[in-house]
Amino acid sequence: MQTNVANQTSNITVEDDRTGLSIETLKRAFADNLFYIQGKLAILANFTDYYMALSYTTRDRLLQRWLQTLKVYHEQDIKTVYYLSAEFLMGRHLGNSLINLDLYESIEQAVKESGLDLTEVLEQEPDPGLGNGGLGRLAACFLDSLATLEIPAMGYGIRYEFGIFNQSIQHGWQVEIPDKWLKCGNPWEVVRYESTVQVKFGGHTEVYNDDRGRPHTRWIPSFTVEGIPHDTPVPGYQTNTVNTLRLWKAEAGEDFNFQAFNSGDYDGAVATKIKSETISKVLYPNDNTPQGRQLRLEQQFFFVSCSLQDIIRRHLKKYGRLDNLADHAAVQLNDTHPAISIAEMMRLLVDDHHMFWDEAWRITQSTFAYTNHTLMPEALEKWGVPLFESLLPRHLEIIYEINHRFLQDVQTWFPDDDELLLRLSIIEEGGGKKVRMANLATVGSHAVNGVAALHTELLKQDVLKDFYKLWPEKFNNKTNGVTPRRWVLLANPTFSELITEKIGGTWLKHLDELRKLETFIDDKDFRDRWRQVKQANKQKLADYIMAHNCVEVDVNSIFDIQVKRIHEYKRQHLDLLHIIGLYLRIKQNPNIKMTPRTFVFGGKAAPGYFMAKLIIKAINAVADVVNRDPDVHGRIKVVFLANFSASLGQLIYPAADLSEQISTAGKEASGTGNMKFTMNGALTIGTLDGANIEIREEVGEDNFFLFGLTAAEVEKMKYEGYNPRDYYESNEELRNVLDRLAMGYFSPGEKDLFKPLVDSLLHHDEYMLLADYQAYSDCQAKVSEAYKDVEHWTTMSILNVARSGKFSSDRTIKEYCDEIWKVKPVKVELEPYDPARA
Ligand code: NBX
Repeated sequence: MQTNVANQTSNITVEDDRTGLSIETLKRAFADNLFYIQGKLAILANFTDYYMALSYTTRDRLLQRWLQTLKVYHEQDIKTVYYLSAEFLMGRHLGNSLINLDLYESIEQAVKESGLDLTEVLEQEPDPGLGNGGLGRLAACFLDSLATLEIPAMGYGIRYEFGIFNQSIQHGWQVEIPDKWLKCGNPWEVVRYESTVQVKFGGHTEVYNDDRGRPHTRWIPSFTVEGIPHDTPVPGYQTNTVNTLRLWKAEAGEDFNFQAFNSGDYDGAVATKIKSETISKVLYPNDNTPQGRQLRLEQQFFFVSCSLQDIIRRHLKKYGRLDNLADHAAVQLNDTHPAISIAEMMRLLVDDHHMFWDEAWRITQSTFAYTNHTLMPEALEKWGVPLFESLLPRHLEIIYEINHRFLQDVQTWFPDDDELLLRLSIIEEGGGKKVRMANLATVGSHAVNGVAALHTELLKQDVLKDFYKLWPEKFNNKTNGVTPRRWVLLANPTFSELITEKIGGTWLKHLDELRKLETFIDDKDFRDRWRQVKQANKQKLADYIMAHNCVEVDVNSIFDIQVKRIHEYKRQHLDLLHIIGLYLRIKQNPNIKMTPRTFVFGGKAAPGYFMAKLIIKAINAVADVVNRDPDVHGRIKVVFLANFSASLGQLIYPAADLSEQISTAGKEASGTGNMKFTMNGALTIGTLDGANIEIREEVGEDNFFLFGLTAAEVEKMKYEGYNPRDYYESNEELRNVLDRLAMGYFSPGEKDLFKPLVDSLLHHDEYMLLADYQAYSDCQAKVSEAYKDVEHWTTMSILNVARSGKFSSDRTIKEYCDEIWKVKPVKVELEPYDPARA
């Protein structure tokens, strides 16, 4: 007799307590989880135990929605978005889940009645840092918006055992410490062993004939790795939809273990295990610069192959055919890290599923779309052909075939243009052949987008201009956004309460409604409270600074903040030159009047990026001198906050008066921190770069502090021969600032410490700091002046928030859905849980 487990019924019932929402039930569930799951008596429990018990309590309440979402997606004819990304910077889960489930207040009460403080419990959660910066955080905001908009979607990535390193500052220098985020267990993931997939590497290919004499290619790998899916629920805000983030962990294939073990080769067995597990061991800590290491390519192929096999397996199970794949799947490539997808999809369709090339290519092109996140030429990924050949021999053959067919087409469209062919080719010739991943992604996708209007224009005119000539219709802009749930409601609860009191709570799903705040612009009580909220947030940050940096800061000073990865193009050192300039003015004239300021910096440097690490050291060195100097007292303070992260961001953005967005025009693709500051009532000092341009357009030029060269001016100056020394010679303050730095004024005992920084500015100044110094300094003087007029500053702050609606990631995601993915929302209705029917 055939047994069908799915058709068996059981009389297991789920206790109401497991999902009930009353305070009493929540308290009981919390206590039960502490006892039964965490295995602790309350009197012996520590805060980690409380955090774990509370997370399970919350997860239980997510599960009903999650499983129902999976059921609806399984039963209905839908199109799903798959977001492929090597990085997901999700931020802490517990607070966000409570917000999105509308459980925050009840849990807060239940925890309070249990004798604990919720915020303290929330602080226990390790911040899952599975990303470097903007690109990974954008992926997380997108998942939040997709679930909130009820779009069937899944994130696919890598479950790194070690995320971005923890940064500590020792003697002013960055020191990297491994991030053991999994050491106490991860209550948010469910391991789905049954969906394990095999990933091949190395070896060779061979041609064979099938039963009907048709030739095919097969890939005989030299080793195989298993991908184990670890699923995390992604709840939408005030909806039943809970989507899935599926992260792959690499493990040794069982065959290999056994083969080695059985032959008594224990060292060999262990070596295989280690080699396999190394693939998902650690996140590469480079932002905006690729690292051409074999392991990095292994990581990329590993998660791509796992994800595409998973998509195809599920599609086949549901539809039994693959010709309609593109009708049900839209796959987005988050930069070129997953671009090997194009070749892997072709391999799966042609080799494994015996599809004809042309049909496979049609499906591939209509399934994939590619987002570019950076114009920095050094960030464009290229892999040496020999490495490719040894690791992915079949993919190299497929890429050559794609390239051959593509270049043939180009030749018919533009005959006799060999230079064009060389530029468009997926293979870079000369100086060692390389595979250009951006070219592969562009050729294999039906849509290519930049992440802010200027960035998309520059893509079309510069980095991808030849492709734009071929396929203008492929190119489109999708200006970035951020989720107001994490970045306003969770990060800034008192501010959110004030807004909701005035305009109702629907702004959290329709951020344009913030415009209604403009009707309260003259309401004195509202304005007073607006300032009180900012002041309280500044006090919280001041307390944190005291606790972590032992520096006392004045909450009445301008909180002038730059937090983001440390990179020369982002110009943290321009901010620093200005600070030194102010300091020298005070030293020259100790009675000078100055609007008090607190300069706050935060951000990590890639461990191998010497100049970025030197910038961190320089900020700390200047801080040491300035903060101790009695002449300066009450005027400026400088603080570098160690280990900037999503969770630290939630403390920082709400406390800012001034947001520093001062990249060299044309270099910052979009920026998203700029949006978080704006939504929390900070004003921006910024260049015409990335999304700054659109922020200024929205909030109005009178409410934005603009300075500096435009992207076109930067290009023109470089073209005409830029000489930074001219600025040094002609600007006395700038000269003094650079001289002091170069002379060792801020590095006693190490005279030449900052010489490399100064030399690079005087001799090359790739990012035009000297050209922009005076404009920046003048603009900062305007900021200081403006801050003195409290009422006017308040008006500007309110207008910035009221007009920030465009920068919700909900708006961005709607555009992707309508214009690229062609997907529609799917309603998830909850049914009372009945295990007998499940
Ligand atoms: O992507 C960032 C850009 O720098 C930001 O301007 C933008 O707002 C954000 C989201 O679109 N890029 C980024 O975080 N990383 C990379 O671009 C990157 C490139 C290559 C690499 C690692 C990271 N190997």
